[in-house]
Amino acid sequence: MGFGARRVLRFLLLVLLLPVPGAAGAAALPLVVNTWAFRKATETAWYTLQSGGSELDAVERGCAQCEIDQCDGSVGFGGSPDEHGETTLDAMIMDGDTMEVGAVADLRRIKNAIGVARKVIQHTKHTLLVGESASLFAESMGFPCEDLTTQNSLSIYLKWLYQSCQPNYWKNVIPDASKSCGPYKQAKQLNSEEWINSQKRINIHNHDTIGMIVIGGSGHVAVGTSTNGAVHKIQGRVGDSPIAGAGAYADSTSGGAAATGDGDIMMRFLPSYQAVEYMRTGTDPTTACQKVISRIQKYVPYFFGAVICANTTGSYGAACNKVPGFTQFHFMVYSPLLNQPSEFQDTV
Ligand code: SD4
Repeated sequence: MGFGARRVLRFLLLVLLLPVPGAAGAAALPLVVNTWAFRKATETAWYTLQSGGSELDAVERGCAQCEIDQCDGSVGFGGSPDEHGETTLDAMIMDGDTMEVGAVADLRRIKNAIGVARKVIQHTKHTLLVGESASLFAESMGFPCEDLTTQNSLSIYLKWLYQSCQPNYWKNVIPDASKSCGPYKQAKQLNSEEWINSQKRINIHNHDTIGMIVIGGSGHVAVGTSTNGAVHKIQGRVGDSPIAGAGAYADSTSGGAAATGDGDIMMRFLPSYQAVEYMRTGTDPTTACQKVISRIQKYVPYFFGAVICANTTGSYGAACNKVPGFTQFHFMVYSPLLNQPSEFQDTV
């Protein structure tokens, strides 16, 4: 082959390998896919695999990278203060070979939530530990106990207090939660203005959880999530992220999925489980993601949320509910077909 022909061939190869915005993924293993443009998390997971780590190691380290980086303020310490100003964390990790899950919810004073979730798999016969008891478990496993509050989370909290605790997640209470702070008591009946206000959900874009799918060269699927949940949440609130089938799901006989967005809505539909089941019946990952989003949308037209999906051949895709202010969902991919962590957008 002449030099010119080789150049053309190289150019064609390069074009084929370049990530095309909006394109659903070509198939190759191993594969790392994660929600949002959290590049360092993708890179960490990929290099964990490349250096001989397992799929679960890759998910754990990838998500932990986001906890360290406080990705978008929505993962790790110092974000989403609750109604008392405290940051609490939810995380889970799932092994699609054994179907084991380790999860923590409402975890306090421990930064590495996904690390604690992994310890739940490794050192207990349980699946989900919550609240103060989860923190005690974490300490017994050697995790340092630290204050998760930062200047930033404190100022978000103080600003919210100053705005009469608006917005918040209460409804059907007195005093009227759309105007004042608590403490609240249950109201017997809603007047019409309160009813209208109770229908308005906090729809600000404050959810950017990391959800990650890792599929090894042999098709071993692992998934994980880590988040500090919803800003101004009521104490004790747990979202979708630590719930198997809601925040993420893995099954090495089908694929993996992970969700991001308004967990209070999304967890009612188990979207990650549903997407994996769609893929089991041969639905391609992009369509599987789209189908679960449409299903939620029928009941809650303006919910904020997105799902990533990948099957065991290494195909991947994503979908989001397009609402004003959120019309394109970005996610990261690394596979042998890409020479670096690459950002994609969901296709319509
Ligand atoms: C939750 N789903 O706690 C999580 C938050 C999140 O992107 O962003 N997800 O509701």
